Amino acid sequence: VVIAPGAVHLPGWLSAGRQRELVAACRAWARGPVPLRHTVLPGGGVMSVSTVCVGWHWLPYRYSRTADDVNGARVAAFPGWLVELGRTALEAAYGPGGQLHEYTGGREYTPDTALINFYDGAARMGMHQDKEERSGAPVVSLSIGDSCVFRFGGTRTRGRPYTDVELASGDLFVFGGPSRFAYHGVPKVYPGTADPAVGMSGGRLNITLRETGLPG
Ligand code: MD5
Ligand code: FE
Repeated sequence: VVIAPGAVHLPGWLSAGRQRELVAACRAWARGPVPLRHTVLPGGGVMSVSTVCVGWHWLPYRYSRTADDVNGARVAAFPGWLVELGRTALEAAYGPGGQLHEYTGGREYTPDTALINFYDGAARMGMHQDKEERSGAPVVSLSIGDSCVFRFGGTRTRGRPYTDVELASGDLFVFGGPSRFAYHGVPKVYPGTADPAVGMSGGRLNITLRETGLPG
């Protein structure tokens, strides 16, 4: 389903088995080398979402190899199987033809960081743009567990007009081309809506794959 140019939503794209594998991988990353944490923003605010990163660590508002705001450890390496999953996701969203090459600048998509967000029933994500990456390559978003309202806006302002889309467990959303720097947020999670079979004991997991555009 094309939500806007470059913004493609594929409901139920991940099999239940693949979702369970991703939950298990995220559980392991959440234990270390850098633990899951609520990010503290420069103004003192604390994010309601808890996050763990793979490949590069997201600090507000830059990337680092080390978790300078948590325990200083180097973050887990970005695994090859996650690069492959990102490439498969882009092909599914855009097809092997024109758009894929257009949105990746003709290069093979090579995500080098994953931001893993965990939402409990009260967690929210305010409207924002993702601008820390020095790459215009698409962002791949995978949702597992409880459903949520995902709010997708424009590139100019964080307010209206926007489109609300319900994201459920197994959904793929890809943001590329003209949608890459759109404002977006998660205003609501629906507790208890997940299928227990995916192995989440409550809450919503979102995994985003990105190219930072940073060296090595
Ligand atoms: C989430 N995560 O559901 C969302 C999904 C984040 C974040 O927003 O920054 O961790 S990713 C949605 C996204 C990413 C990049 C670009 C756009 C949307 N977009 O242009 O709309 O936890
Ligand atoms: Fe974002």
